[in-house]
Amino acid sequence: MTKQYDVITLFPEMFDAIADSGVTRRALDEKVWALTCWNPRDFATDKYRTIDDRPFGGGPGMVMKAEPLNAAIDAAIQRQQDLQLAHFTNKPKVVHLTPQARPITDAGIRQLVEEPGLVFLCGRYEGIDERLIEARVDLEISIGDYVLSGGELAAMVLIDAMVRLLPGVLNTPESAIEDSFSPARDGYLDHPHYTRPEVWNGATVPTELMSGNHAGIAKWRRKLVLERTLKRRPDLLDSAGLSKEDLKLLNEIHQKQK
Ligand code: 9D3
Repeated sequence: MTKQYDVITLFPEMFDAIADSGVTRRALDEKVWALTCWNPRDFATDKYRTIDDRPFGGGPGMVMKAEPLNAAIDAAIQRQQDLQLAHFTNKPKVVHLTPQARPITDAGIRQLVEEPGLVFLCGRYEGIDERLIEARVDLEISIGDYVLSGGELAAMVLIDAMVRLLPGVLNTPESAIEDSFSPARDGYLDHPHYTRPEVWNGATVPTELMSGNHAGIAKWRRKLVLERTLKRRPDLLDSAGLSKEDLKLLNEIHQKQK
């Protein structure tokens, strides 16, 4: 079934980035997923279509008003339920993108993509009236501990990460299975990749990859997966269950360092 992603945003044009390019665009064309943006400004009822106001208690900046966001969320949920009428009529979860949440992980993306549809709420300015968040938000997600200008890029990051996991989206399904962080690689990093020419800028390709010996190539790659993870992200190695073969390879890596 087509995944339905609705986004509440003051900047719907930003989503052209995932709608108009790359695998996300192709998957949209193939109706693997659908995107609908809702601008809270279109739900503001006053003459000036006001979507923000000054914070109670004073302080810098502006706060997004509850009511236009509330009406936009209602419209998005109503439309998702209309679309799903023939199937099951569960309410989609409302996801608030905020730096004040636990950063999403690969496991989190894989949980999120199981939902038939989601409504993403993107904040701008200082944030959103807390009462709207309490009343309407099911889930809060950050994409990492750094500061963006708004929730839009974060919503696109989540959508991109989810869509590429959907059946038929990637040319080679193996590349999603074997990606860095994927459970199939025990959460390790990927090995390095090489293509033609055989010598570039004076640099050759590791001889193991030119041997045609598939078992040898697999062993070399596994060793580089472990070496890379050990060097770059030792935190990922700790949490993975190491097999006897992996321990042997790690031993070889250890010998080499001396
Ligand atoms: C200037 C307001 N800041 C006071 C500490 C808080 C703040 C609110 C909203 C800072 C940035 C933002 C905009 N960011 C997001 O909406 C956001 C985000 C992020 O900034 N980093 C990582 N993940 C996310 S998800 C949404």
